[in-house]
Amino acid sequence: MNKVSLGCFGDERLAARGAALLAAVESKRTLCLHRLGDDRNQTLSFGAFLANPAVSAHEMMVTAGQRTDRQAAGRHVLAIMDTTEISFPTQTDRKRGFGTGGNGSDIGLFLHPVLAVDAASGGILGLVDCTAINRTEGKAADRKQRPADEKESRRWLDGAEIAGDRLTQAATITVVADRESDIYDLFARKPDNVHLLCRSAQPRLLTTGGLLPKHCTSLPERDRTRIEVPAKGNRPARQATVALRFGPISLQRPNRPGAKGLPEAVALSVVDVQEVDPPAGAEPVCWRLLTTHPVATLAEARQIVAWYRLRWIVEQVFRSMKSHCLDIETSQIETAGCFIKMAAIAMIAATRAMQLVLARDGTTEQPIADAADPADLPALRALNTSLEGRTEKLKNPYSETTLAWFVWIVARLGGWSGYTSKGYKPPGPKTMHHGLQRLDPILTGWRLANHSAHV
Ligand SMILES: [Mn+2]
Repeated sequence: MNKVSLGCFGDERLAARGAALLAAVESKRTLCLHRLGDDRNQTLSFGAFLANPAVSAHEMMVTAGQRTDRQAAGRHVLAIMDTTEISFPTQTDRKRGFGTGGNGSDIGLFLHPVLAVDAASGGILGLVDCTAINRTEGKAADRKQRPADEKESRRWLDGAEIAGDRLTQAATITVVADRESDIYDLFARKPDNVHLLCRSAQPRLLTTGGLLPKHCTSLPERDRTRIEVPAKGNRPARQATVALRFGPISLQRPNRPGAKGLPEAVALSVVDVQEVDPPAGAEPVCWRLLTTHPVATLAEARQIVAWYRLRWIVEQVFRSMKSHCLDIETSQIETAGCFIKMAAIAMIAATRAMQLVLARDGTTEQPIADAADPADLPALRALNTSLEGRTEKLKNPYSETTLAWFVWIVARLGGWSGYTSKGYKPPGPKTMHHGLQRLDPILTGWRLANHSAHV
């Protein structure tokens, strides 16, 4: 795998230190500085790197966005965005510069990434952006709460704009976001080169009169299917029968002072997924999806639902960044400024690990160049041979042009048994990190050996 750049930061030494820090996070799977450094000197240099004012999370994201843009060339990209909370309930004394989290008392902050996913295959292309929202004025009186909320809702508009700006080579961009993004301003002021696909949260007024939820119930049912509702909390998993309805709608501008300058109406399509006869006591399945894509046929409506379902990938990235893998909430970094930069690095690392996890069974049909350097093919081929077992079952089943072939090698290096039959666990993000940790010195050694052979 290539040493991935975090950014230039106006200085070659800083650029090299950044790449080394990202490689250390990916291979050592921790955000604790003293465990990231090979020795005390390196630990100190990583700390100095994070504290350096020339090093910014913004530049890291511009750099990651440029890399993702190259992968996105010519494709339809889902720019999936979501917000997650990072909180430190037990470390309040030592932290400086942090605001409060969602419960208003524990300290913490919010991360809002934009992730590029290939709409056709469901594979991760890379990170487009990640911003941190640090509510340092969180203790403001109630009357001050509102402008803050409005300011925070800017993150959805900003995310759509950044996706439109950074993904210059994508054929189509569709921003995908959950109920929190149901903001009239977002629909009214979206960039021209960006489509939207958002889950509705508000019973919005339509220009034809009446409210959106009632309008949806009045639409003809066009399809009926059974879906799996996953377990949540103490609610068990169940099967649900859902009805699909869709059609064009026109939202009316909300009647609040801040909305005055916006267009009076926004034309969209709605795709409504509603549970039929939900069991008593169960929360019925209700997905009301608003999109700027035209939806005239059943196939198009199903496509919208399928794209929205890929939103779960961003939740997977959050999971691998938190307890699952990188354990971001136990990071010992004390100042908010340094932590935000480390969180940007963690988001890049978690995205890259999840890219490999999703590609592991070949269903994303991604080329190897999506995550590995084709120049490393000879080394990878040799490595693959040494990792394959004698039986058919332990042969790498994928073509060497695919990302799945590369992932098979990484997972085997990471300690995965290679068995895919029932009862054997498929490789997850931890195994991928471990595999990358072992792969890195192997590739470095191979490059060195080859270089000296040519001298
Ligand atoms: Mn969310």
